[in-house]
Amino acid sequence: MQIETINTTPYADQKPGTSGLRKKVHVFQQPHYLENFIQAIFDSLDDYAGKTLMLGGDGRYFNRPAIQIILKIAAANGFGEVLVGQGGILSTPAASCVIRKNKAFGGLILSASHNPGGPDEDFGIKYNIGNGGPAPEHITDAMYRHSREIAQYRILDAADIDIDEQGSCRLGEMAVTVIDPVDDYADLMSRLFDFDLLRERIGSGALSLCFDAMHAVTGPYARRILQEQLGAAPGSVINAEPKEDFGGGHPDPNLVHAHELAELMFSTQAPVFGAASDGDGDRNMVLGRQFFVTPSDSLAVMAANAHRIPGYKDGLIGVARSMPTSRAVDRVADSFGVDCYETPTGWKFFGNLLDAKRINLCGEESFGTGSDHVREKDGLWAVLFWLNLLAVRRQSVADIVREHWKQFGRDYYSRHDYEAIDAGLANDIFDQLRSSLPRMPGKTFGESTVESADDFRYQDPVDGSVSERQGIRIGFENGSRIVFRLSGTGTAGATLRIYLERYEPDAEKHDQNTQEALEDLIELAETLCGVKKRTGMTEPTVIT
Ligand code: VG1
Ligand code: CO
Repeated sequence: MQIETINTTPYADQKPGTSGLRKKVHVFQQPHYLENFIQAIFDSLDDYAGKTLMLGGDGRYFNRPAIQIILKIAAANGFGEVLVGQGGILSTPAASCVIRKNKAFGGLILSASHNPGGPDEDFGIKYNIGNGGPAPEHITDAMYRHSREIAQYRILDAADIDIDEQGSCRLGEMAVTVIDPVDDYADLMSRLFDFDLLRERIGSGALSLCFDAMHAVTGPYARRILQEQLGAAPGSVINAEPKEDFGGGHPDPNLVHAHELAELMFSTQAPVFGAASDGDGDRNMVLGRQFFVTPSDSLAVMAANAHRIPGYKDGLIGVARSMPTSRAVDRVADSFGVDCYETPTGWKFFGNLLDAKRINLCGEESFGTGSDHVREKDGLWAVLFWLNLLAVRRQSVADIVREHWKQFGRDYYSRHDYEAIDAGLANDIFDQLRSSLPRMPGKTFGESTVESADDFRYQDPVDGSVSERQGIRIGFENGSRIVFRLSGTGTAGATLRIYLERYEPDAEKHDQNTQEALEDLIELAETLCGVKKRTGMTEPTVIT
């Protein structure tokens, strides 16, 4: 086996977005494309010789060939060992758990998350650092810089290795250890939640459930934990077999894409609890009988009840939410007298706050919640958190959320996405929004007067780093808010996200339909950005 140095030329488009580099599969299949990016990642890191790298993905199309190539590049670059999930499988939260537990130097997660998979769909690569979390911006910036200058990569000339059998083998000087993808993660979950109580409530049928794995990576995890360990009825986990194309579906856990689950939960046959997670297992959607919990509310309810869950019995240290996430959790933090941080979109911004123990719970409006147990958002963890809460409080999901609203008020909240719009047009919309910001405060639109308007800028309170232009936020005197952002995970054109939020303290008014409750704001958002007028689209592509 010989290390080869291959001459190559840079690709100009290897800039990581909100969560790693995501492109169509055929882009990754271009000659040297994957190899360049992996070498650029390694070139951005220091002192990894002889150390351990974690490698796994969500099992989508191109996962397996990519793993073989990455192993050979890792061997040629001097890593001491690579831990690979069996079959190339590791959910994003399990990958974070494996990195932390094994004190690995870092890890590569192969996933495009909630984006569809298959030969004509998306693939992605993300690098996580030794704390188990996504690489911070100074590292992703360095990767991009190296990818623009790359002239050579190193790769071991060797045969593919078997990643379907657990155990160790050697690839040149490097060890490759194939591990069970579920063990470490399942063990961690059993230490955070009351598995005895859950076994009793789930096993007796009092806590019936349906979990939709959407033919993505969480299937094996959910089967092991929910069915085998906690006694949920066989078949409680649906679409449990991971598939390279997610069964042709869009592995995004919302009411639109998880329609099988949604239909069940809004039918008369509904179990007590329903949930789904995404392609790589870090997102979650939580449902009760005939009841949908918005991710922003889910975070707030979890924060308000954390002390009831064994892993969090000492209570909240602090919380954080991404900027566009509703401010429901802020009120909970306030009532407990702990800090609430507002970060840019993307999990990488929570890592420092978690490491510095400033927070122990955090979340995003995009169906993501997590805690200090790993450094990624975690779908199945959120599901177990809710199940544990239902078991402790012996109330329905709907009753728990309604009581929460009664105490804290309700934030009517929705996100409207306009997908695959022309990138130039999207930039025009933002230029115009930005230039109108200074004149906004004090302006009145219908019943709403603008209180504040800015382009969100974040200064990390731990390391002082600054991230500019993280989304335009317009706050109104009556507590409403509109946020405009461009997606950093799409692979076709631009996606405009409009986040709408209205606070309603009066419990008598907590039963409105969300889109109706937000009607004025929806109209106002269009007045401000003109996306419908400019694109000719009459409706958003997806409403969540
Ligand atoms: C989206 C979400 C963001 C999330 C990111 C990665 O990013 O809005 O909250 O962190 O996806 O999630 P964007 O830039 O498209 O808005 V995942 O589950 O796709 O890794
Ligand atoms: Co994901």
